[in-house]
Amino acid sequence: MSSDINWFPGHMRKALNDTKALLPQVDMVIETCDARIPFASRNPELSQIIGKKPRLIVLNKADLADPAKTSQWIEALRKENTSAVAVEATNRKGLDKVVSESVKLCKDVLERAEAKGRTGRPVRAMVVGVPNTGKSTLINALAGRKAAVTGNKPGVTRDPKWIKTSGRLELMDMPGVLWPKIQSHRMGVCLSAAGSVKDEVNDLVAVAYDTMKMLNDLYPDLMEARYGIDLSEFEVTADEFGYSDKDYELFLEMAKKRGCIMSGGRIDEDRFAKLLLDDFRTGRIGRISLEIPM
Ligand SMILES: Nc1nc2c(ncn2[C@@H]2O[C@H](COP(=O)(O)OP(=O)(O)OP(=O)(O)O)[C@@H](O)[C@H]2O)c(=O)[nH]1
Ligand SMILES: [Mg+2]
Repeated sequence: MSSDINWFPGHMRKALNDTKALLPQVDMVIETCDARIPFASRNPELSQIIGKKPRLIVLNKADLADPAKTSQWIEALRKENTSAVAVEATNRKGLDKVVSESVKLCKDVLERAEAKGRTGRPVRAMVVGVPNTGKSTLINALAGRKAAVTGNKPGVTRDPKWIKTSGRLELMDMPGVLWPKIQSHRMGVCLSAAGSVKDEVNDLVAVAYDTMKMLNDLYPDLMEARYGIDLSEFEVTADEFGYSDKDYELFLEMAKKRGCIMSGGRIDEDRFAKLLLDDFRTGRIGRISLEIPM
């Protein structure tokens, strides 16, 4: 992977322009981020466009994140006066809080509508966020039906779409938007590992190698358990990227332990890279958060 991923196709520019144009139609914005990477998965350009509109941060995929870290994030965001809730959209957990927080954030608008005789007016919310954070899945969970297309890869939703729920919300599904310029190598690795950057634009061995380094640093016990290795036998370098013989040796050893061997005994690095990333993405290594609040 290059040290600065710059995957920002035209449809993302269009999505940012659509967000700007459609913002006056909504009462509030629901911004989904990936609970494993709440910093890297919040796009500052989107934030700028949203401006002062009431906003609820949804830390989605909380089932895959470290629960203690997720609580720390919610606390940190609340200290900044930002409403935030932890959600597991696929498990339908945290949905009630999304509704109640949204209604709370739009109290003034709802009261004004009521004063004009419009009781029970729904809250109109635009759901934005970086690709693959579960915007469409969240909308379907809230709507109680499969109204939006979802998929296990970034860039599934291409056009804005209004979806009504039987409850208090009307939701606009938006295409995911990445940072136009990802700010650091670590953030690029986090977004790639979490599946917000298309695998096709990345060198997956490089992404998996850097992901392994972060995981060995942050969750050594889980890594030892999953891959049958003893990290004390390797001089693993702490959270810093770049090639080191020892880390590469460890990467190959882990691949070997998981049976990623080609005929002739060569290690199949490509297969292991996909396996490790898949393990991380599906939570098979454990509940992991790659970022903590500053
Ligand atoms: N484990 C877990 N997976 C989830 C959760 N929410 C969504 N997913 C999965 O994440 C993937 C992406 O979900 P989508 O709803 O398509 O994501 P999106 O943000 O709409 O993606 P784009 O439209 O591409 O920007 C799918 O495979 C979902 O099943 C969750 O809470 N937990
Ligand atoms: Mg979508």
